[in-house]
Amino acid sequence: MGKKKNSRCRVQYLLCRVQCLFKTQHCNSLGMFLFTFHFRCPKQLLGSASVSRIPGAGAAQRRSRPGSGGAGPVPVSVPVSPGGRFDCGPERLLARADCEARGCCYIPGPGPRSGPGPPWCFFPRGYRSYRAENLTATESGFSARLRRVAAAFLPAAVDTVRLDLALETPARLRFTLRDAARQRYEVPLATPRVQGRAPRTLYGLQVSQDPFGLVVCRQRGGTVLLNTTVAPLIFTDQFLQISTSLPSQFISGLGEHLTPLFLDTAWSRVTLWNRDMAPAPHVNLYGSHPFYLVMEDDGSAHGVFLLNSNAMDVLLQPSPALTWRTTGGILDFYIFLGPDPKSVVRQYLDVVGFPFMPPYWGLGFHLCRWGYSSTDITRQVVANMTAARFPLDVQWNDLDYADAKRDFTFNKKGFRDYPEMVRDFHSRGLRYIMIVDAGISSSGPPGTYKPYDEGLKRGVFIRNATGQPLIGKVWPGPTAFPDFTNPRTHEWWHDMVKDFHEQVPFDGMWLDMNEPSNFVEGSQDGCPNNNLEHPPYVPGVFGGRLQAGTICASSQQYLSSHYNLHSLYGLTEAMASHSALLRVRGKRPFIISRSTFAGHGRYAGHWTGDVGSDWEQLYYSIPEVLLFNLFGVPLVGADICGFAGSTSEELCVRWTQLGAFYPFMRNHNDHGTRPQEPYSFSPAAQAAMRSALHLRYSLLPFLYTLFHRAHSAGETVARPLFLEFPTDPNTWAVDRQLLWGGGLLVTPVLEAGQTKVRGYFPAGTWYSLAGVSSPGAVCGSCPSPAFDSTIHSKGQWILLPAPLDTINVHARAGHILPLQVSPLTAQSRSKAMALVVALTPDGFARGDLFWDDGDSWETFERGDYTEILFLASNDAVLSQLLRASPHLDGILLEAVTVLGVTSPPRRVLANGAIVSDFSYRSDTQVLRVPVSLPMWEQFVISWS
Ligand code: MIG
Repeated sequence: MGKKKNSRCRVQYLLCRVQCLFKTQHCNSLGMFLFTFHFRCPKQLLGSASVSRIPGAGAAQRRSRPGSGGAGPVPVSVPVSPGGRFDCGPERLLARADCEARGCCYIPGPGPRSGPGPPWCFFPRGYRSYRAENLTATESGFSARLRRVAAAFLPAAVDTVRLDLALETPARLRFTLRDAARQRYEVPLATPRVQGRAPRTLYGLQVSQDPFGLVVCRQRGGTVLLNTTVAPLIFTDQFLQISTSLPSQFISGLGEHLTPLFLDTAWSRVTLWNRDMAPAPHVNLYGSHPFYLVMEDDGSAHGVFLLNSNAMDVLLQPSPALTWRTTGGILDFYIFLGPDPKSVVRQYLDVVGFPFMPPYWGLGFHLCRWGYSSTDITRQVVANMTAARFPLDVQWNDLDYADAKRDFTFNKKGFRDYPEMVRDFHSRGLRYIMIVDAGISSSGPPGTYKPYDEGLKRGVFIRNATGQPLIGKVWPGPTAFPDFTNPRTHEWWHDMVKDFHEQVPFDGMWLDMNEPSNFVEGSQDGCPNNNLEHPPYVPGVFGGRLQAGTICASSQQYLSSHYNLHSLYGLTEAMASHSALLRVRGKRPFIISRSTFAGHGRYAGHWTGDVGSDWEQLYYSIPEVLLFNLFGVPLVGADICGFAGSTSEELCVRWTQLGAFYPFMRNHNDHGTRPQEPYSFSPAAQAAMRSALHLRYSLLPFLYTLFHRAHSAGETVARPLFLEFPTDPNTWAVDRQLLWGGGLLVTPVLEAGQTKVRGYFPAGTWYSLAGVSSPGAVCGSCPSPAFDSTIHSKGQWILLPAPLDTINVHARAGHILPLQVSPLTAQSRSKAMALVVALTPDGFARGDLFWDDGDSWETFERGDYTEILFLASNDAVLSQLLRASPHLDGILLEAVTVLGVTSPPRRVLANGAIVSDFSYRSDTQVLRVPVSLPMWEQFVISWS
């Protein structure tokens, strides 16, 4: 490559100096041999190349540039802007000589030599790494062999890579890159099997033959969504890299991190490797979700999922472009074409699974803290909540209950009457959850701790290099780690859960420390010195080493090495716990887990870990909750009032107001910090918290219905604005507000000392819910609004009054929200209901209600539920029973509040009978109709 390369770099150097502003590329600037498959990208993107047929490939065609014949290098001097440089020295900093020896360009500056900024040593465009051969049509798409044509600069380069591409659905494409000669580790996630190829696709494809690259375009409009020709493919045993251009800088996803909703493309690195780590910016946290969503300029969206569980870095750079660098497995990509962002999420969930349906009680308020050191104290907490008239559905205990902090035990001092306490809670309609840690205490004498003895006997623990259980250290001291990839472990886990449940009838499980977390690095005996412990490329993991805060990478699990399976620990534990709970309780499992991976939402929810009690973390909780909804884990929330450090009264009030709109609402606190149960604050603060809680509880039927939509149709529950308003780019980066479904917008105060808050209101009419709260039908203790509560927005930022006792919540015109009247706990789901009807200016609204017994397994799947559609025009509201079951029997509709009734009605009828005590206010245009109608029958309410 020698000479040619150097002159190429020089040209680039000059070009770059002259036109550093050069930013984007199009298909037609690829300048390489292109194959077009199946459906072509629009003509204008391809340039004026001639087309010839590929045998057996149907519509597949081969393109070559005029004048170029056969295979071989096609050096094209496309200038590389600094923002478009792809690092040629991923594993170390290269000096000029080493850089050029790799056939790369070396241009010092601009910016630092290492760290965020353009790399000094970078690949020239057209750098040859693999050449595609034998492109062959297959039943589902096509396949090819990629032959390595570059000298490898990382160990164990793979010579022949097999490409398989499948046109799975019109909007979904999958391609895999595997070692053609050797079976490698693949993520054991069941993904949909598809036969044949989708007949008509939203995407077009091109394959660049040499160097190999893949281009995915949108048929309509021709936007290039994926273009891997921007940098070479690298495929070695422990380092796999592939880059792509991005059609815009609006990229979201790639959790779990403490980030805004949209990521920073100005040279940032996102590391995925599950880690016990108090949330801080720029570090890998508890979960891995290698999925991103990009908003394109016209409001279309697409998504990309890399099904790979190894430690990885994802690099973002300004051109804009993205590079995946993973340390093992295969490259297994799914591309989702949307074209709207909601469809992208659903298409992703089609692959990883729709979320589980939580029990109704799980949507109530949960209270926990580390430091409820006895049953007396825990009982007192519940009593205090009742005395202070706070709703509470689920009481929790942290490690305090356990005997020597060991799973499936309880201490016989403070928790002697533990089983009775739980039964007492049940008799008051409460549910109960306790913490379960991943590590199993291994140090007691044989015969003293069944989970370990039995686990040892059944061979369920992760093994070290000598085949013995690997011993680390967690709360109980020395611990072994169950290997949840082993089916035998699931049986053992079930038996332990069952044993304990027979003593203490708990209702759900809280899975902590399951990254897995380890207080010693690797194991008590350290880790062996091998390739898995010290790979040639170590992603930017916190602590600098893979073993930091966890167990040895080379420890052995049933399915593979921990090196490959590490980030699946929480997911596999959640799967085991889900099925154990289902078998033991026979009801819908309720599980909250700290560690997560793609597909987690099918089995469990998530809380965001050890967030600090500060305002910044309060803000970050919104993008975290929104992102987990995009990841298909809608049951998510942060510890209300913050976990680490002492909260303040004001922060705790604001956090409770926002927390009332977390899909999973739990107040949890560290030990040793100031108490933060709602009753531990001033009467005024309590009143504010109470009204936030009542607002949530009154909205539970709506929330529950949203969870049903998530479970049955792959929708989100807490939803970023851009999902509803993708063509309004002002909404894209909004992450200080959130929606519930499509119909309710929440605008919390996230700063200290504020009594006003700015929020973005997309074009349309928005009705303040405070406006419907009095005189008590919906929300008895909600304050009534002291301001004009209806917003007619052209798509604007609006400053709203937000005194400490208020959270701004707006119903979106066009939606009907089903509510519960003055509920105190989720138990009061048998109480009466109400409807809030938010009419559009031209008089329309719709909504729905899903209702079942709230607790049984697979009610939807078995058809054992009621589903009601509500429709409104400018003179009537009616219900339509889409499906009936006895579960709604006896529940009355007590009030209908119609927002946006422009002229005073003279007569109101309910099922034909005159309603005499309706009320109407012309200043607020609110019509209130008190009724008493069976919810389980269809009704019509009309006015004229
Ligand atoms: O090392 O169980 O994130 O919620 O209170 C700390 C004690 C262990 C971490 C969890 C936190 C929990 C705490 N746990």
